[in-house]
Order: sequence, then C-alpha cells, then structure tokens
Amino acid sequence: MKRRELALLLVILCCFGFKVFGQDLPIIPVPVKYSVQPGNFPLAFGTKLSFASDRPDFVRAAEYWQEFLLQHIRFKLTEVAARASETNIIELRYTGDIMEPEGYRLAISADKILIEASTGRGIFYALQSIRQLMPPGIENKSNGLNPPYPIQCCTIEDFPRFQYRGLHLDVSRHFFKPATVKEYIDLLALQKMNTFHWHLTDDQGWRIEIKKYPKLTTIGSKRKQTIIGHASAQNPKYDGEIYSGFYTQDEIRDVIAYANSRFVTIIPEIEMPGHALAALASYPELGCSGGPYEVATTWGVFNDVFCPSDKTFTFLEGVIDEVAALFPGPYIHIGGDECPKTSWQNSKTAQEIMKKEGLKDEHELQSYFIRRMEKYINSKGKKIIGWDEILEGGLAPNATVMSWQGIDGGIAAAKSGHDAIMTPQSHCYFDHYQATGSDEPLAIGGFLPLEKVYSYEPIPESLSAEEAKHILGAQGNLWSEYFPEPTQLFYMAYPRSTALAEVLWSPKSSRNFDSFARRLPFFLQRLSQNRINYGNHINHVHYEVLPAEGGVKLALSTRDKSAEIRYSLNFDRPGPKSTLYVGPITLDKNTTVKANTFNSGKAQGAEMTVNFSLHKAAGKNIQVIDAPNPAYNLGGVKALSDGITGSNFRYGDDQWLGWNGKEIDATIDLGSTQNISKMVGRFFQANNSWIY
Ligand code: TNX
Repeated sequence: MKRRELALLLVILCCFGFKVFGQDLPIIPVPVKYSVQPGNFPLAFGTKLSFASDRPDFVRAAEYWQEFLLQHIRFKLTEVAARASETNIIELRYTGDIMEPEGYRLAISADKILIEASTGRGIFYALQSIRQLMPPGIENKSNGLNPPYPIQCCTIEDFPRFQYRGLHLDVSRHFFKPATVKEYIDLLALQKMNTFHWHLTDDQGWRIEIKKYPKLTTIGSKRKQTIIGHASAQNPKYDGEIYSGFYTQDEIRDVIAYANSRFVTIIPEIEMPGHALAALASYPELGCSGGPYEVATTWGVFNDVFCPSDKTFTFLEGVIDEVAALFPGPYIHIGGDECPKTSWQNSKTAQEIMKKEGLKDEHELQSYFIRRMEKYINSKGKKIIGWDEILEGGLAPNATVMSWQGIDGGIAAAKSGHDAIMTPQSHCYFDHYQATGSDEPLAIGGFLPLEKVYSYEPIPESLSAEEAKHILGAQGNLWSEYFPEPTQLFYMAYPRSTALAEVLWSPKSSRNFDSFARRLPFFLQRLSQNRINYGNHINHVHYEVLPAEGGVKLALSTRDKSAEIRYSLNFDRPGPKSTLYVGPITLDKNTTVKANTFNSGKAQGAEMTVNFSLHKAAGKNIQVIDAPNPAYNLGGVKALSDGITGSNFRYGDDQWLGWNGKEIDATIDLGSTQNISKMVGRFFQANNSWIY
C-alpha cells in the first residue's frame, strides 16, 4: 500500500473510530459505566444460550429472554452448557463478586455476549439493555426483519441508585384490561423499574374479586354513569351509561405471574378508611349512616367513608386475607389518604370508639384505624404502605409512607426512622398536563413537562445521609379520572415515566437532559413499534417573545437538536418546504405563526400556533406589585403584554395568570409618551375552580 493510501485509510479509520467511540449507547436509563467498541454481535439462527441452570432466578431470566425472542423474532436460542471456547453464544453467568443485588456486567463482542450478575434480576436488567441495543423494529411482533440482528459491541457495568422504582395505575376510575396491565408492566420493566402499584379500589369502582364478599364485584364494580368533561365544570353532564369491570382472582394470578417473569413486584392497594364508596354501596352496614350509598359517578373526595366499627374491621380483615394470599410481594398498600372526618364526627359509633380508646380527635381515630389494620396485615407477614395522611395522629409502627402532597411526609417519615417512597405531585403526577398546547387532551390539571420530571431529586436536602437511607425511591402515579382508554394512559405515562426511570436508576452525576434527549428518540421508536401512544413533545417548537421596535420578535427553539424548524405566517400548515427558521421573526402586524420541527422532510412534533395581535403594549416591559399565584404563573408577567392572545384557559396554560387575594397592580412602560384611546383586557371565570 502506498504511503498516501495508508494515510487516507488512517484518516478514514480515525473518523470511523471517533464516531463509534464518541457515541451514546441508546439505553435508558443510562448505565453507570460503559464503553462502546466497534462492531456488533450478530444474533441469528444458531446463536446459543447458556445459563446457571441451578439457580431458579437465572432460569426465570433465561425463560423470559427465550419467550421474548420467540414473540419478537420468532425463534429461540439453542440452550447449551457453558464452555469457555464456545462462540456465537449469550452466556448468563453467576458471579458472587457483584454486590449490588440488581447490578450486572455486560460484555458484548463480535462472537460472544457475556452477562454476569449475582441474581437473576441483574441478568434480567442486562437483557433489557440488550433489548434496547437491538433494532427497534424487532419490537413489532409482525416485523419483517430478518436475522442477523446486530447488537453493538460494548462493555457495561450497571446497578441502580434506588431500590424502589415504581409506576402506579388507578384502575378504579377507569378499568384497564389484564392485557393492558401486562403491557404496562412490560414497558416499566424495559426501563428497569421494579414495582407496579395497582390501585384496585376507590369510590368509583371496586376492581378485585373477593370470594368472601361477592357484592364488592356484583355491585361495587359498577357505576350507573360517568361525568363527561372536567369535574369542576359549572353544569356537569353525565353519559348515562353503566361502567363496570373487575379482575377475577385467576386474572390477578395471571398478571402476577407475568410481572414475576419480569422481576416486577406488585403492590396491591385496598383503600381505607376513605375513598370507600364502592365498598359501602356493596355493604352499606360498613358506613356510619348505614346508607344507602351509590358507587361514585364523578371525581373527587366524598364524605362517606368506612365507619371504624368492628363490622368494618371484620370485613377488611376478610378482604386482606384474600389479598395477602394472592399477592406474593412484601407490601399491601392501605391508602389512608383524603379521609374527611365529618361522618365520624356525626356518628355515635365512631365517637364511642374514640372515648373507649382514649383518642382525642378524629385524626387520632384515623391513626387508630390504620394501626389496627397494620397489626392485622403484619400478622399475615406483610408490611403496610400508606399515603402521607397516615402520619396524621401518629404513624403506625412499621409503616412505609408514600409522600404525595409534597415531600414533607417523606421527610417526617425518614426523620422518625420510617421508610418513605417519594411521589410528590410536583414531579411524579403523570395525570397532570405535560404540555401547554390547546390540543392537549383534557387532564385533571397541573403542569408537569418532561424536563421537570427529569430534574427531580428524590432525596430531600434536609435529610442527613443516615436519614436519606429511608428514602427507598420514587414512583410515578397515573390516576385515571381523565384517561378512559389505554392509548391515553400511555400518552400520559410516556415518556415522563422514562425520565423518572433514569432519575431512579442512573447515578445523580450522570444525569444530563441533553444526553437523555439524544437517547430518547430510540426509546420512542421502540414504543412506536409496540404501537404504544406517547407524548411527543421532545421536538415541539417553543417560542419566546422578545421586545422589538414597533412590535415584537418571536424566537423559536426546540429541544431536539437534530431537527430543523420551519414556519408559516399565512395560516398554511408548515411543511418541509416552508420557511426555514434561522433567527427571531419580526412581528409588526397581526399575524398567526405556525411552526413545526422537521427531520429528513418529515414533521416531528405537534404544530405550534401563536396568534400575535399588534398593540401599543405588545412586547413592552411590564411590572406588577404583587406577583401572581405560583400555580397560575407559568408564563411570567410578561405574558400579559407579549401581544400573544390566550385561548380558553386550561390548566398548564402559560398565557393566563391568576392572583389569589391580591390586586392586579401593573405598570406597562411604553417607552415614550403616547396617546391611548382604548384599553382592553381579557378575564376568565370558572366558579367551580374558584376562578373569578
Ligand atoms: C389525589 S394522590 C388522590 C387521588 C386522585 C389524585 C388526582 C392521592 C393519594 N389521592 O384520589 O385521583 O389526587 O391527581
């Protein structure tokens, strides 16, 4: 080879090498340590599998993998005994030297994949990393992809930061079939989460068969109708249709087995003493007034709750007997949240119990209720978890607190030596809006975009290192009032739960939103191939209004750095040939700006529309004396005079501001003395949401 050719080859090799070595692995959560090598392992017919067959959890991981491959690429690997010289093999090897119980080491070279772990769980997570390295197309069970399936050569060392990595699902407000629940579990395991919190009972429906109390499902699983639209609407309408659904115990067992094959623990939740209307409608003698009660048809908190009578405890113990026998996990969640005390205040039975037990108020009665149930549940060999209201009136001795109203419940629990799981509404409620567009589907309220989830730090600053050990992890909650269908559920859960998964698994020091955003498209492709609907906001166009002479300038941006932004100013839908955005757009007359992101000529996000109206105050500096209420201040005060007109107010809106008990005293600086003939403001009223 001539010297010039050699030099050229070296340059090419260097470029190639740089590209390979410099790249991210498309794995979420990002592994603790990894390095990428050139080449790949070609998984094909004839690829072998060996595993530590004397270890049941290794066998379970191997069976999962064989089943996964059969479903997705239509063949299994040939099982062989491990031999050092074997090539074209995936080896699941036991190693005692990996201390983290969920950790693994993975070495992928062109002729062998070696996974080492001390548990089947670690092996399972390595397999999820391999799954994410395989072409996304294989996710689609009817894919036409043929082997070999290339798997990038690399080495990985990985283990989770937190032991509790959960997702919750409310199946009471809306029922999700076992097949959907399984899909939900499969995806949470794909992102290395390990706990599924199954919210099985609430006011709007009892969803688990209890053989001893058949009316829970013949009556309690049905409501006569369901509210249409938001529960805060002035004149709510109802659909007039019976809504029902429950899981038989066989179906529950089947879901448990499915979760077990994916190393997912299920925590069943049986709500008490509040959120109990469905149970009371079935057995009215369990309420303080004796009923009759009706399974709820709207959303909210209801005054009728379990009466703390012996009848109630006998009933709940009967329920717990069956629940404890069904679910193999260590925890039973007993709810404990949002229990109004009015029915106890008005009840002779409740007041007598308070007297007899020396309880000074109804909060102590709530605590008595929970402690009594805890004792029973402990006697069944299980531990309780409750929402943070179980702190009211004194915490039950062995309880774990799920901190939802903020982080204070978690802090109080940890400081008193109790375990806590963090699920603050501010960062973990995936039933809240994820974007501000007026095309977002109706949600309960709030505003929780992807970045905010990603920025979540589960360990509160005020805890010492010792106390922080009680923070087991965190969980995303999916309350289903506003998403009746699986497609809507997944839209709310993804990719926000993916962001939380990385928060919970990856080291705090490697958390980086730009890196996450680069890896996310691969994960989303995988979801698409599984026909999973998700919120595709990573490549939305965001705008910022900048002041400019005679109008404003509109700056556009997107978090997807690989996409270009194109826009139109004439109501046309932006297409791949529309004007390319290169810098802030001057707006000096009434204009509608529409924009989208494009990659290889294909629209990526949802279209952004901004209606600009020119007036003297547009884009001018505005100052207020009292700041808006933080819950209604997403766009900052400049939203009042940016020239952009808000549409109908919705939660998560960044164009409307709200003040609570304060005057709106604002000064707009027009920059010079000007004649004003007219001043226009727009106001919004929604009495049921306390907006006047
Ligand atoms: C509060 S979080 C509730 C649920 C609702 C949810 C809606 C909790 C323990 N209770 O009953 O569904 O808000 O976001």
